[in-house]
Amino acid sequence: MTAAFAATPAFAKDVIVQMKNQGAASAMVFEPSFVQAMPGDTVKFVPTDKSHSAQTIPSMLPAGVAPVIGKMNQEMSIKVDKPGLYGVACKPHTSMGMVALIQVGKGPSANLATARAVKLPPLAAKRMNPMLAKAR
Ligand SMILES: [Cu+2]
Repeated sequence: MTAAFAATPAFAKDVIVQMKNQGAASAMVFEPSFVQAMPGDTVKFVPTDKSHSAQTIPSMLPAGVAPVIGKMNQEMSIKVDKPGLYGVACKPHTSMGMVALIQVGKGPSANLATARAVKLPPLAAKRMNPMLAKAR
């Protein structure tokens, strides 16, 4: 880890992701589902609609980052200090494809290959794969 990544940038920002029953493209979605953030930013998953939760996906986190598990119908907030890819899923709707991906930093992400190798339920993989393809 370099000093550049350890320092919180002065321009750290909050990124809001909504948890929705109906999104622009499909049902049961995080919007936006692909988030690009910088180290020091905070990504907030807000319960725009009910019956959703947000939690990190095991093995889709940069090394050393602790899992975050949000509660049902409550905001889940994750401060992304470490560069890399962070996978997020809605616990009740993972099998319906309700997943999100946060890329922290400009890449290349150290855990890109690991994240691409994670096995998700079919509908979750269907939405996650295009995001992983865009991620660097
Ligand atoms: Cu959900």
